[in-house]
Formats: sequence, C-alpha cells, structure tokens
Amino acid sequence: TGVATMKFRSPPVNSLSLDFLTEFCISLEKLENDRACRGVILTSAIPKIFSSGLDITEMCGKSMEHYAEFWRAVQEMWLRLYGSNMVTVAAVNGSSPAGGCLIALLCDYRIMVENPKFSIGLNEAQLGIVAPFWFKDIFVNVVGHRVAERSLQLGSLHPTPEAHRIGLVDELVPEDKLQEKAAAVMAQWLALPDHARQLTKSMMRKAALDRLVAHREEDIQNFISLISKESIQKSLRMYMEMLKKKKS
Ligand code: CO8
Repeated sequence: TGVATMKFRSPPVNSLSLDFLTEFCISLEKLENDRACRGVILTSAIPKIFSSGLDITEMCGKSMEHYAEFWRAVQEMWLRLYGSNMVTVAAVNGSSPAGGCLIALLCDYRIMVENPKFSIGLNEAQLGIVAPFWFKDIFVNVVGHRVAERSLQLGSLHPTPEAHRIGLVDELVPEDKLQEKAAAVMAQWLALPDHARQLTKSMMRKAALDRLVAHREEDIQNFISLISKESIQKSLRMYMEMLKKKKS
C-alpha cells in the first residue's frame, strides 16, 4: 500500500530513552529511503499509553556527556520526523504527555482515541522544567499563540475532548475505529502528487527546522546547564517519587 505502521513497544510506558530514540531514527530513515513507502502511521503497541515522553531516568544523575548525547538524540528525532518527506499520521491510542505529545505534534495529522481518561499536552512546567523553543514553536504552529502560552505556562495535560476543542488533535474516534480512520486519512493525503505536497510541507516547516539546526549546539549547552542544576535534579527526583507513590 506504500504505507508503513510503526508501533512503539517499549514497556512499561514507551518512554523515550536513548535506545528508543536511536531505534526510532533508524527505522524512520529506512522508511524514508524506501521509495515504495509514502506514508507512515505512528501508534503504540502498549495499551492505554502512546508514549510517556522523554525517559526521565536519562535526565537524572547522569554525566554531562550523557546529557549531551541524549539531547542530541531528541533533536535528531525532532528534525527527522518534522522534516520527513512522507505523510505522517499519529494514531494516538493512549496518554501522551510531554515528549509523547511532541511526537504527535511533529506529524501531519493527529487522530486520538476518544477516552476522557487519556490526556495529551506539554506538561514540562509541572516537572519544574521548561519546554525548549523547538517544542514551543511547533505547539504554537498547531494550536496558536494564546492557547499555547496558557497551556505551556500551566503545564496542562488536556483530556481528549479538550485536546480536540483546542485543535491539539484533529479528530477523536472510538478505539476500534482508530486504524481504519488513520488509513482513510492517509489515503486522502496520498491522493495528491507527492512532489507538490512535499514542497508545500517543507515550505511550511522550513523556518522551524532551520531555527533548530542553527541553534543546535547552543541548545545542547543550555540543556546541560539547566538539567545539571541541583534544583532541577531535585524536581525530577520528586516527580519520579510522586509517580511511584501514585502507584502504591
Ligand atoms: N520516564 C521514565 N520512567 C517513567 C516515565 C518517564 N517519562 N513515565 C513513567 N515512568 C515509569 C514510572 O516511574 C513507573 O516505574 P516503576 O514501575 O518502576 O514504578 C512505570 O514507568 C509505570 O508508570 P505508572 O505506574 O505511572 O504507569 P501508569 O500506566 O499509571 O501511567 C503515565 C502512565 C500516564 C504515562 C504516567 O506514568 C505518567 O504520567 N508519566 C510521566 C509522564 C511525564 O510527565 N513525562 C514527562 C517527561 S519530560 C519530557 O518528555 C520533556 C522534557 C523536556 C526537557 C526540558 C529541558 C530541561
């Protein structure tokens, strides 16, 4: 069909570890280089969770070299997915905080399972950290400045009906209709000539892509200096503790 489905399967919660990000980029590159492949649907093989975002353990108590390597891998994922020539559809079949939301934002179209228990958003502020400009830029591109400003400052995780209302996701569907809907949307996008769609996509995304490329090294240094602050490390440890307590 010319359409690939990439299913995230990294138990327990599809957190974006260095390994996950590396494998993701390799898989995407393979599809990108496969001339027969024109579109990719991103979804999760783990029930109720699309992705829990960046793996917090990669950002806690590690060396400066590790932080640099990890952050470069996050940037790489962002650049490859946002700059993909393929049609990219996120079939969001579960909760999708922070980096999980980012993956969906990087796609051309977002369909989410209609379940008020699932939420999506850039909740970094709740962890005591700040989403970098390249997370913010594409959030603004999708939902507009006012909604993005409020949502980012409050670190909001939007339940599905709200996510749809603010335009963070394009459509809500019952769980059993998700794959069918994703395939239908993909067919609609693939009905156009590739070159016209690709040039249009690249025109719309160029400014954001160029901005990260131009500031990549500086952004890695910013990340390292921020993440190695004791106050930030303490916030992240407390957040992980909170996740564990919630469980017990
Ligand atoms: N990283 C690492 N481990 C995680 C993460 C994560 N993001 N999320 C969950 N886990 C772990 C939990 O600690 C738990 O571990 P254990 O079994 O050892 O206790 C295990 O995964 C299962 O988690 P839950 O019991 O919470 O699973 P639930 O099914 O109840 O809930 C959720 C799943 C909804 C995904 C929930 O785990 C959750 O809300 N997780 C946190 C999500 C989050 O806030 N992620 C933000 C990550 S930060 C980010 O992506 C962007 C950072 C930008 C950097 C800015 C520069 C400084």
